[in-house]
This record gives sequence, structure tokens and C-alpha cells, in this order.
Amino acid sequence: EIALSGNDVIKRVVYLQSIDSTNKYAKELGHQENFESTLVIAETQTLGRGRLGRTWASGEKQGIWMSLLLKPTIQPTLAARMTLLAAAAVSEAIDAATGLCTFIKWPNDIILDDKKVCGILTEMSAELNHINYLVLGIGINVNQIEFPAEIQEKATSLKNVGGQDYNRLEIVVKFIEIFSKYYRLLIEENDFGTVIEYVVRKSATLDREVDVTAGANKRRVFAKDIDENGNLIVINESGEEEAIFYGEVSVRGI
Ligand code: BT5
Repeated sequence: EIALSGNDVIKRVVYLQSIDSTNKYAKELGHQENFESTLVIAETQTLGRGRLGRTWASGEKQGIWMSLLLKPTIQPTLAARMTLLAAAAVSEAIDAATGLCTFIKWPNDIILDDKKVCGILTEMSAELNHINYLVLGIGINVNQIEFPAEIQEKATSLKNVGGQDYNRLEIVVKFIEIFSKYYRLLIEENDFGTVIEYVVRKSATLDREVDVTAGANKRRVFAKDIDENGNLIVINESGEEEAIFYGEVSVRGI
């Protein structure tokens, strides 16, 4: 466990060799009264999770498996902003540390070479008017070269694309730096535009047809923009503009 001096956004880092899931661990910390904002990092996970209970392959010590526990003073209805903020920070951190060029697939994936290199899982506990805690779970494939057969086609790592090993600590440090900057802008200056600007510029989703899946319902729409709250603005089947708040967007071809 390491205290981070000089950073008022992330107060400490907990470093673990192996854990079932860093998100689960961070959520347990979040149940303590007056918890400090903490970044939980593990070398391996035995039960890494994606959204909707899906599995996240993270058994190898070659990735960055981390969860950031925070208590953001924003309305729970605006929590989706935090996922995009994390996505922007991860993408920018990877690019800065490696020289590679990642893209953001709304709302929670980072794409490299048309494949998924990182996924984000946001979980929170909230009352009507405030957030008790929020956990941003981030999984980045860094130096693995192989994946389980069922995701081999759609997953990649920084090493697969860049052809070399990358220093994971360097990426984590950059992430802490950039995330803290964006977080302060949002919380202290109510500026989310800077994040949106980055997400739009680096979007793998916009200006193309995407499938929007909500439960069993799947529609093909045209992704036009991302609004100031981080919602995806699409042109629907009837030619009308519509905001997509939640659900799942799959970009064709990715
Ligand atoms: C996500 O879910 O993309 C969120 C992943 C969050 C993982 C982090 S790791 C640290 C923290 N602790 C946790 O337990 N979780 C977080 P979703 O959009 O539902 O995507 C899941 C899908 O991605 C799976 O069903 C697979 O198809 C695919 N997948 C699984 N492992 C992958 C990997 N290592 N790289 C790329 N794709 C993967």
C-alpha cells in the first residue's frame, strides 16, 4: 500500500499479487465509512468481470487490472460521465506512454487496430441525490500475446500491435496524472467539455452505422455525436435524432 503525496484526487494505491476482482475489492473498501479515494491494482485476477456478469480474461501478469474507488460529488444521474472520463484518460495515457494510437468505442471500450485493448466497468452505490461510492474498473491488455480462443478474434494487446514490451507502471502513472487533471476540471470547474472534445476526436463510434442493443432488442442507427453529458446522439430508423443513455452499442466490424 502506497500513499500518493501531492495528489488530492487519488490518495493511495493498493497493490495486490492476486485477487478475485479488483472491482469487488474496491467496492468492499467503498462500504467503509469515510474511505479514501484509492487505486487498487492486481497482478492477476481469478474472477475478472465485464459488464452484465461477463468474464474478463485477466489471469496473466501481463496486463493492467485496476479499479479506482472514488466519491465524486456529482448527481448519480450523471455517473455515465465518469466512464467517459476514464476512457479518455486511459486512451490518452496509453498513447502518451507508448506512441500508439488508440480509439474510444462509446461508452466503455478502448480500441487499437480495430480490436479491443481495454474495457471499463463502472459500478456505483448511490442515493437519490448523491453517490456513496463509484468504482471505475479498468482492464488494459499490455504484454500478453495470446488470448482465450473465444476472444482471440476481437481482443488485442499493446504488444501485439506495437511489437514490443511496454512498461506497465509508466502507463499507470500517466493514467493517474491525466485522470486527475480531467477529474479536477469536472468536479472543480464543472468542465466536461474538455473530455467530450477528446472522446469525439478519438471516437471509433461516430459517423457510422452502429447496432444499439437493449436486452433482446437490436436496432441499426447512425451515430452522429456525443452530447455534453456523454450520451450518444444517433439518427434513428425514422430519421429522428435520439439520445442513447444506456444499453449497448456494438460498432459494426469491431
Ligand atoms: C468490459 O466489459 O469491457 C469491462 C472490463 C473491465 C475489466 C476490469 S479489470 C479490473 C476490474 N476488475 C474487474 O473484475 N473488472 C475490471 P464488457 O463491455 O462487458 O466486455 C466484456 C467482453 O469483452 C467479454 O464478454 C469478452 O468478449 C471480451 N473480453 C474478455 N476479456 C477480454 C480481454 N482481456 N481483452 C479484450 N476483450 C476481452
